[in-house]
Amino acid sequence: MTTPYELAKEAAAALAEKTGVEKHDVALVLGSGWLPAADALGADYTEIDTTDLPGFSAAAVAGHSGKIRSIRSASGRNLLVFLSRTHFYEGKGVAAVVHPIRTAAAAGCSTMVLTNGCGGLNPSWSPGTPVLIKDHINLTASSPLVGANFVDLTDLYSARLRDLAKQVDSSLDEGVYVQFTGPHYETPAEVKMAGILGGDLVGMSTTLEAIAAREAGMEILGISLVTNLAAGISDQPLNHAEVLEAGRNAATRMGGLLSNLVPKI
Ligand code: 8IG
Repeated sequence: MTTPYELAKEAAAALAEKTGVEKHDVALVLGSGWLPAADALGADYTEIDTTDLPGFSAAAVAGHSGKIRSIRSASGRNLLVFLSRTHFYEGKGVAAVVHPIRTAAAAGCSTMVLTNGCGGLNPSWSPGTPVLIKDHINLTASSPLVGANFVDLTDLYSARLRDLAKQVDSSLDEGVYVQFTGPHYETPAEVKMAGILGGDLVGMSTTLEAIAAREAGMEILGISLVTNLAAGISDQPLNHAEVLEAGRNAATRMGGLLSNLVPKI
């Protein structure tokens, strides 16, 4: 039977063949609201469909493209940019969720930049505010690791990379990201619980990917784009259109943040 690690190796080999790039350096996963920022990373690129590589399935969410972009950055790095992700709530299993991460590791990437759109608990974070993830709480009751594999998650989100991000934008706040399974948004009571547990951000991705990236030995940066105040923090109902709009409105800032950050990594 093919292990997830072998499948990722096969995907990395297919990636190298289809892009003509033997080794990638920095991987980025662009979450909800981040897609409009992709172009700022560089115009010199090859784009492939995720489904061209072994182990990937098609994108399932509006505003998520099922594409992978291999960008030659101005600073001479080979960037591997996932323009969508597989979410836990799709029910394809945790191995499918972290397959891009393992593929990036097998492709040579030593840095993983995980971005997402999320709800914010801090009322001062208006929609469109980026927040650095300093730690997480994984409420999926799941792990990408199977067996007696006791990976240390102390300093999961690199302090060095967070400092670099703050050099680019000194106004960046930090927060603890809480992953719920979704796809429904939280109840106000669940958001309150997340806050009592020490959370600042609520979302449906990232933590399982970060664990897989750490297992693979990558240095990890997590950036959340607060696209909405979490349920009950404001009296407004939540909807996906608002998420996409916040992304469009924040695109220039997010593009600038990522493109100024990459050369420093
Ligand atoms: I964008 O408020 C986005 N994703 N769980 N809660 C959760 N996920 C989200 C939210 C939110 N906003």
